[in-house]
Amino acid sequence: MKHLNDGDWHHEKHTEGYSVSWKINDMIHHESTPFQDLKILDTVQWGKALVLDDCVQTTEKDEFIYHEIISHVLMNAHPNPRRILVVGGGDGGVVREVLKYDCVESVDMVEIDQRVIESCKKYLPDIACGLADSRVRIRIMDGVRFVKEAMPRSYDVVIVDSSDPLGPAAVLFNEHFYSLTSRVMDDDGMLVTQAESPMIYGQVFQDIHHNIKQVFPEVRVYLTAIATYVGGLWAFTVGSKKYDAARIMDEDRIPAGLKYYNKEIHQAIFALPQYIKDLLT
Ligand code: AG3
Repeated sequence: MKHLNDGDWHHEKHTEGYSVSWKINDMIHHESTPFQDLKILDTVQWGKALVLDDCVQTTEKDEFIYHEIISHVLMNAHPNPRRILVVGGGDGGVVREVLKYDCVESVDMVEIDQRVIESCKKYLPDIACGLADSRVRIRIMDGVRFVKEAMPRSYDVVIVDSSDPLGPAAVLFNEHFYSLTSRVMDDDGMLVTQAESPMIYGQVFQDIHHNIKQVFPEVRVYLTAIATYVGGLWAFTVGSKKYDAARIMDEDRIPAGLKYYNKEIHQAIFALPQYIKDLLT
């Protein structure tokens, strides 16, 4: 453990002209995994944070927003989400959320970096807590190889919880990956991916939409303010074979005790500001 002096800051650079700074109490853990630089920082404002290649992935204080919104929208838009695939998501936050549904029979999580899983189990146990559930199977491998080899039509809902499209996650944003994933989804399957900030990473956001549209008949975008990502709106893009993600199938299915997601939020987040609509036409 490296003890940092008061006044130490973690700087997260987003563009040549914009960065976000985090005052930190302590660097709890730091290692270089075979895939990326991994830190667990104890931050003054947001509690403990998982940081990959210097980019904050999740924090104790606001992780519920991202993990609920990437998980519960499709869990309520699909009529019967029994078989779930999580690509990435090694911290376990998405797994924890989808396990809140009794209809879920199996959750496969494919994560390339075992060290992310192990570090989160050790330092962020409230996020990683679902990983020990008997319905969960963890595969440590590249997500592209996994979907190439998986059985056709074996998933109802796929959630791509990746880091930014630099480094090991880059392959999870292209058309090739979406078409391989479509093959492992059932005929009414739905996929959602985190789709970056339309304002700061506009080109990436547009590319994701374009690539998903090449593969899926129904494409939808929804937005949520994630406090610790860039400071503005964060996008999520859905590719669906049949159902409209904006429609809740059965309100009674929504688990009790959530902190962010509810039926009004489900309806509201599909409303897009004009500058974002314009990026998509
Ligand atoms: N996955 C999305 C992280 C994106 C962060 N990017 C950024 N701040 N530029 C988070 C993993 C949480 N399970």
